[in-house]
Amino acid sequence: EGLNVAVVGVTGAVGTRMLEMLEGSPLPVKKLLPLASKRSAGKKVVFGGKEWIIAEAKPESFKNIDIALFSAGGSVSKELAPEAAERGAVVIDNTSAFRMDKDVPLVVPEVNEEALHGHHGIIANPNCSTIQMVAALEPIRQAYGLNRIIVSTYQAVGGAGAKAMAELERQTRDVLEGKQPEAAILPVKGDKKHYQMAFNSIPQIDMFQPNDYTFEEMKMINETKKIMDDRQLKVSATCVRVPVPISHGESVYIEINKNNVESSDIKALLSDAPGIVLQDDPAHQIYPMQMNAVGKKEVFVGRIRKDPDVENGFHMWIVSDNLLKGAAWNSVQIAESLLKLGLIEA
Ligand code: 11C
Repeated sequence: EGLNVAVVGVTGAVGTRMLEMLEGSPLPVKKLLPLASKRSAGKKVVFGGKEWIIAEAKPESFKNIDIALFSAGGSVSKELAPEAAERGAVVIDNTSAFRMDKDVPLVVPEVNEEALHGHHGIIANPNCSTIQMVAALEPIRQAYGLNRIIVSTYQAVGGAGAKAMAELERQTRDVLEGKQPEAAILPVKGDKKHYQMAFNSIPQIDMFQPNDYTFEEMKMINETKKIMDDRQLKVSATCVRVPVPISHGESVYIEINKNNVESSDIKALLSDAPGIVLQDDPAHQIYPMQMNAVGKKEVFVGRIRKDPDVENGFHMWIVSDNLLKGAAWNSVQIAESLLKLGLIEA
């Protein structure tokens, strides 16, 4: 009785939140296997009122594991996720390693839970900025059809990892103290140039692609089409990093397939939608803000209004905690869906 659950990358920003989300979930976790790199092996985590010792993640770690949640970077997933699946674990992978593979479902439960039926041992958790957008747009797509999405993001530094968050903090302090801030990580650790993030916005998230979009922008474009299962859907994205520690904001413009729809209709739909909180009352200055979403599992939507010149065009502002719905919570939610659909047995 119960599930044996491995968490790979358990010491990271997402890994620690995976434990929190698992703890709050009705999933019957019998045994936790916290896994990380050699450096963290031997340290302990507390889960379910007990201490569990972190082990180094290796192929043999996954014997007798029912669910393996991965969030230790793409190269670890590429190496170990197939090993885990081969040993009978169902992998829920939070990296971009397998997202676009044909045999790997890319799942946001509010949108395409049924895609889980097609899994072959590995399920991919989408990119954080994609998840919150599709979760908010799905009820609109179901009601009216969706023809086009143009999104501009205001993404938290936390998406680039804990070291990037520390860099933002350091730079902010240095600027306030009149010192020259140093930039060594942002916008992208692996790229040639680094720029000051404090008191600035940077229109580059991840590496540039041959078409002059960044990889983050291409993820939003390609993942949205896959999750919504619509290759004809027009999607374009501009991804911008802002000096906010946690929670992504997104200005989203959509064109629906129906005329004579009012913003009040869209608000009514979203006020009833699963996982969505409508915060939209301009008269009282109510709208989602990034700092208020931190630590919350929901996706917050506001500023919904009709385009003044386009009959089927609407604008909105979508905010969510990138480490929860954007990562740890969506992964645990996928595990809950697997159990609900009978795709794993407890
Ligand atoms: C960021 N969205 O904000 C990225 C982080 O593909 O899971 C998540 C990367 C991913 O930098």
